[in-house]
Formats: sequence, structure tokens, C-alpha cells
Amino acid sequence: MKFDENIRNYIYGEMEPPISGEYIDNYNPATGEVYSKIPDSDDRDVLRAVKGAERAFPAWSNCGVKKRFRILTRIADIIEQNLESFAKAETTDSGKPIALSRSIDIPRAHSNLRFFATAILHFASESHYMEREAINYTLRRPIGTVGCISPWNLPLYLFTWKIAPALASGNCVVAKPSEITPMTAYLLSRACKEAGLPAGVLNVVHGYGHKAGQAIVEHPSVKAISFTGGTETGRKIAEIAAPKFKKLSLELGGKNPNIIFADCDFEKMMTTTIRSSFSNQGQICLSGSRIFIEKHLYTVFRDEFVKRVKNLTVGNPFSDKTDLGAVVSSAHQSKVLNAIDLAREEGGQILCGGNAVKVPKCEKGYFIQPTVIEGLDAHCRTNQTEIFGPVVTLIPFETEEEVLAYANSTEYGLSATIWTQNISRAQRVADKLDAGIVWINTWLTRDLRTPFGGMKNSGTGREGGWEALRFFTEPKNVCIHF
Ligand code: TXE
Repeated sequence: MKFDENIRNYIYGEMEPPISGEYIDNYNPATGEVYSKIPDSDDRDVLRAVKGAERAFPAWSNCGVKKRFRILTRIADIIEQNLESFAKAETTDSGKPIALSRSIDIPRAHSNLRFFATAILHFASESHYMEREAINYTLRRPIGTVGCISPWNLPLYLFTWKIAPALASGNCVVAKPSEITPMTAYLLSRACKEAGLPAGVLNVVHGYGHKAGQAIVEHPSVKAISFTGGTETGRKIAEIAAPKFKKLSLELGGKNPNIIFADCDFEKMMTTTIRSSFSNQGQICLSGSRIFIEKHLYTVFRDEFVKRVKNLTVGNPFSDKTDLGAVVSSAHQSKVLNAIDLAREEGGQILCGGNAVKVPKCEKGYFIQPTVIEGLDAHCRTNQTEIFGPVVTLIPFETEEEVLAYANSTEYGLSATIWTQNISRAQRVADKLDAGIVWINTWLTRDLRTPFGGMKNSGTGREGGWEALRFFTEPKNVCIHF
């Protein structure tokens, strides 16, 4: 599959230019150069996509789960067979190391499709028996046309995480990937054509969030929105969707605590904490950006952690030696560097990193050194705001109560990690954390059946497993009197 070409929308089974005829530059973040063009779509393209979805819905929602299973599995096979092209496209578009695209992003994309293709074969609804009087059974039918809007940090991974359950449960989808990383969603639309997905079942409209994205949210025929992205964007989407009574699933930002007790398995904790801090340049909503360390381990932890972070290689994303590639855009690089400046102003000491990096042959790319900061209060802005880059802070603590108060002090509540060999303490702390996902002695171990999402300003609703299939279906109770 070729990926270095101009992108088209995928509407009612056809690859189409935007009605405006306008395009957005698509940058390679490692070189700072424009390498393709993205349709600058608007409400007219969205309208065509919604009409296409509405035409396709009666047949798709009634074709039977086996047919949907077969087609979604075929799309998964095509992605898997073209893993290398998809991985190259993902790395070129996002700046992430190629090893990550090959081993995580693209395999997870075909797993998402297979997971929900098979899940729908097993999906069942409930019945409620009223002794000798009546029986209720719950029908779960697809909603109709639904909107899926995804971000740039895990482009195809999160795009498929939304569209797979939506399609498997019989909906037709109008989807928009991030305008910053649209290429693999475009390749996916070509894979859908090849796999024989009927026209209009999936429509991919490219373009800006405030234009194409907002038009999807506003359209009265789009009955549910599944969104992953920034908390402010989530708020805007909720403001538009709530008065129209649309179903909403919002997966937003995080400022996740990584809580390290002195009795942890030190080596396992250390290697995992390097990953949870800097994988994907720290641009993962589940990254453990606030590291809390029990006081009498603090110095040992800090010295070893900083030593290992200094050994990480920031480099060309296509090199196998690279640990951290480029951050996703010039604007995002400035945002992260400004956050590091704020940490300095707030009195933080930069133990390593703190600056942009010039990478040979990628001099115009958007690279940042992995950055470790200490000496900041848990309540300062640096420790309360999502940075979404290769930046972590270290904070010592003495008691469980103290660290729980720090951990729960932000507006977010997405995930948390606990490191301890004490099983009672692990469960006590897990129980009291305000987080939708808690990992004990691990990070990012994912079972696709589990509920995924956050508390507080990290979002509403849960994705994954039955939760996603329930979100994308409308329950109807039928009561039969004896
Ligand atoms: O994301 P946006 P941004 C966080 C992270 C980052 C910040 C901002 O802190 O620095 O959010 O990132 C579409 N109506 N996360 O601004 O804008 C947009 O086109 C409808 C956390 O780049 O939220 C894209 O497809 N759609 C996060 C998607 O929303 C709109 C991942 C996400 O972009 C829209 C990414 C609108 N009005 C950033 N405005 C996570 N939870 O993993 C934008 N969009």
C-alpha cells in the first residue's frame, strides 16, 4: 500500500476530494516538512457522509452478525498483511518510533477489529422474570448513524477502537481522525473498499475539528458521539450534544499518578516506569506523569531513574536505536517546552532534559529531551495540568494518606499505577484512588474486555468489551404478561 499521496475522504464507498477543493498541509514531525495534503472538509462533506450512512443503515443493521463478523475480520486481515506500510505511515505522520508502530499501534488496530467482530457473535441481552406474572426481555438494537472522533497520539489504534464496536453492533459511522495524523485512517478506508464493506457503512471525513468535527457533532441525524481527545474539546462537544440528547462517550485527558512504595520490585518498577513516563514521547493519556516515591527510597530511585533517562536516545523515528521520536507538531512542541519553562518558574529543578533537541538529518523536526523535574509541590500548576509530553515530576511522600491526597488532588481521574509487594496496601490504595483504571505492579497491561475510561474531568462513559457494545446499542424493554 502506498502512503505518500494526497488523502481523500471516504464517502458512500468512494474516495472523494473535499467539496471546498481546499487542502491542509500534512507535516512529517521528524523533518518538519509537508509530505501530503489533507482534505479541508466542512459541513457539506459531513452532510454527504451522513446521507450515505443513512442509506446504508437498513441493510447493514439487518444483515446479521455473521456477515458483519466476516467483513470486519477481512479488514483486520488486510491491515495485518500490510503491517509494514501501515507502520511506516503511522511513524511518518506522528513521529513515533517505528518499533512502536510495528509492535503496538498497528497490531492493536487489527486486534480491535477482530475483538469486536467476534464479540458481537457472543453479545446477549438480559431478561427479567416476574414470578407468575410476566417476563421482560431487553432488545438491543443499533442506534443508526454515529460519530467517532479520534486524536493524534495513537491514530489508528484509537480510530479502530471506536469504529470497530460501532460497526460490529450494526451502526453506520461518520468518523473523523485527527487532522494532524490522518494517513492511517485513509489507508484503512482503502482497506475497507478492498474488503467489500458496503458503501456508506463507514464514512471517513478528514479536516479540522472546529469545522468537520463540529459538523459531525451538530448534525441532528448523528445520534451518538464517541470522542477521545483534550478535555476542553470534550467540554465543547458536550455543550453541543447535551441539549440534543445525544449519547456521549468522552475519553479525555489525564495527569496520572505513579505511586512507588519502598518495598516494590525495584528493577521491574524501574524499567516499567521508564516506559510509563516516556513511551510515545509521553503522549499517551495513560502516561504516569506524576511519580510519587516513598521517602526512604527517594534518593536511590531518583539517581537510578535519572541515570537511565540520560541513556535514552532521542532520534530519527525510523532508526531501530531510537527510544523517543518527535512530538507530533510544532505547536505541540512549543506547548510542552512552555510547560517546562513554567516548571522552572515554579521553582522546579530540571534533573535532566528540559530542552528541544536537534537530531542529525532531522534538523527541522520537533524533538524534546526526556525531562525529569523535582522540587515541586503536588498542587502547583505543573503538577495539576496535563502536559502530554516527555516530562515527569518526582515527589516524595511519607504515608499512604499523604500520597492518596496528592494523587487525587487533580481535576483528572483516568489511570494510576501502584508499586508495592504488600498485597493489602495495594488493594487499600487502589480502592481509594479516583481513577477509572488502576494498575498494580504493571502499566498498560490491557485486556480489551475490561471497562476503559476515566472519572472526573477525564471523561464520561466507558469503552471496551460489553461497555462499548452497550454504548453503541439502544436498549428496549419488552414486557409480556402471562
Ligand atoms: O486535541 P483535540 P488537541 C490532550 C493533550 C493535548 C490536548 C490538546 O493534553 O495537548 O489534549 O490536543 C477534534 N468538535 N489530548 O488540541 O483538539 C480534532 O480534530 C469536534 C489528550 O490536538 O481535542 C481531533 O480529531 N471535534 C488525548 C480530536 O478532536 C473536534 C489525545 C482531538 O483533538 C473539535 C489528544 C470540535 N470543536 C490530546 N475540536 C487523549 N485523551 O488521549 C477538535 N476536534
